[in-house]
Amino acid sequence: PQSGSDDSVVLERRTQRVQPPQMYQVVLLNDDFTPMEFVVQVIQEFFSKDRETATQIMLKIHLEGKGVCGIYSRDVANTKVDQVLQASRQAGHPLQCASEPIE
Ligand code: TYC
Repeated sequence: PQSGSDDSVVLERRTQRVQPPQMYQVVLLNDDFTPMEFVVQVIQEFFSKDRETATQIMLKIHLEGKGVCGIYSRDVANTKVDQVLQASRQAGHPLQCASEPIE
């Protein structure tokens, strides 16, 4: 509270709110070479989806070019991208993965 010169009281509102962290969606991109089965397995393993959900996401990517596999804080999202890219390279596939800030 502050006293104004006219003795009125000004209530100062201190809403110091902690901002929620910026979130990132991790997307997979379509390509012509990575086998569908490999993509399904990647989505299951690294994004904790059941086989049916993973298949739906894979088909969406295949048809639309890109699809969201999960939403995470920055560090977790970047780790997912690294894990997917490493597994893809190791298997000899060109699968691309990226994290994008949302909202
Ligand atoms: N388009 C690939 C094929 O026909 C399948 C695929 C789906 C590849 C999703 C990448 O992120 C991807 N074999």
